[in-house]
Amino acid sequence: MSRFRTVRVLTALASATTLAVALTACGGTTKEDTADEGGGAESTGTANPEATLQEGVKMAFLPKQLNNPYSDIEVSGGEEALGELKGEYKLVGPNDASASSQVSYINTLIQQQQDVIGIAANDPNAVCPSLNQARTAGIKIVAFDSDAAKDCRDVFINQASTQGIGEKLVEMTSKLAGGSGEIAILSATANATNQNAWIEVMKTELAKPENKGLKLVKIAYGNDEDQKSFQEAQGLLQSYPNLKVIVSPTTVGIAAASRYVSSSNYKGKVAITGLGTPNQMREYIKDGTVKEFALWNPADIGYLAAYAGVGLVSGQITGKEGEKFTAGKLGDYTIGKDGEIVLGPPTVFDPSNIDDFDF
Ligand code: RAM
Repeated sequence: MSRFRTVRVLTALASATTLAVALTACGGTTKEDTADEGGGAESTGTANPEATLQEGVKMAFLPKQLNNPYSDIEVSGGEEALGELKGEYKLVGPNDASASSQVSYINTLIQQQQDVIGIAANDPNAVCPSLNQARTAGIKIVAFDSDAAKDCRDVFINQASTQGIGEKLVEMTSKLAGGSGEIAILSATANATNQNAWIEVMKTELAKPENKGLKLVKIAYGNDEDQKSFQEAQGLLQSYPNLKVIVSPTTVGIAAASRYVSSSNYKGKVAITGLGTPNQMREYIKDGTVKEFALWNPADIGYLAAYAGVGLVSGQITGKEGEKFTAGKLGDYTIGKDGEIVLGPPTVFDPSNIDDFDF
């Protein structure tokens, strides 16, 4: 597998502040529930940077859903890291990304006395009571990809800064639209913390004077299901004949929208961009349906989550801002505000580099 550039701590530090702001502003169905909780990630004890990383740590990964190629790549990085750290890797998860679908899995993981749960939350709040029960039972919680409310996890592994992702999405969209015209967003589920945080940044970017020619006509939800995303893309193009760009910040959505457009009369007339995996998007870059899209290496998210999880169990970190740790081949990281650890900047894929990546 081709490797992305190694991520360095300066990037993480530079992005941490804006991240927290964007995440606080995120949509989600039950946003009000978290608004008053305040306080940031609860962490106990004092970090010991010199602590030896424990062997035998049991870490279970609970992605948004199991049948998503993106999640498969993410957790493969977690498995690799736990192999290096001589821990025990486990993978469980629902088949759909609905808000409450992860709760029963968390309860089972508590019974099984896992040491760490790594979770990509389908809803920031629906998982909270169970996650807090897990924490009471001494289990460390590492959110990755899509955050849980900050009061019910120890750290959050963010793939890139929320601000950076939102800005990149609007930048690509504006370029493809030639600076003006109708655009639509094809998202995942309406509750997803990460999607909503990115969409909030996009809306702020779109409100800026330099983007005043762009008009966001609709946010559609494909629920990270291929068929539903395909139909939503079709529906957008029927409802908005002047649509210039569909921007889809989900690997499932962008692939489904590209498949629809590539075999329709809209090919060459409507641009698709967003966040996708190179292997799923290669054919649409090659056939000209898609000019550019962005992502990071999903495997690195799982890898970093596993190092953070074992670091928490070992007392090397507690989740407080400023604590430092080394995540194997990825190098050094510093924990940012509210327990956030940023992997690195997104990479843009286009015809010039698509063949350099294999994931
Ligand atoms: C989808 C999921 C995931 C997101 C990626 C970009 O696979 O929605 O949470 O981070 O896309």
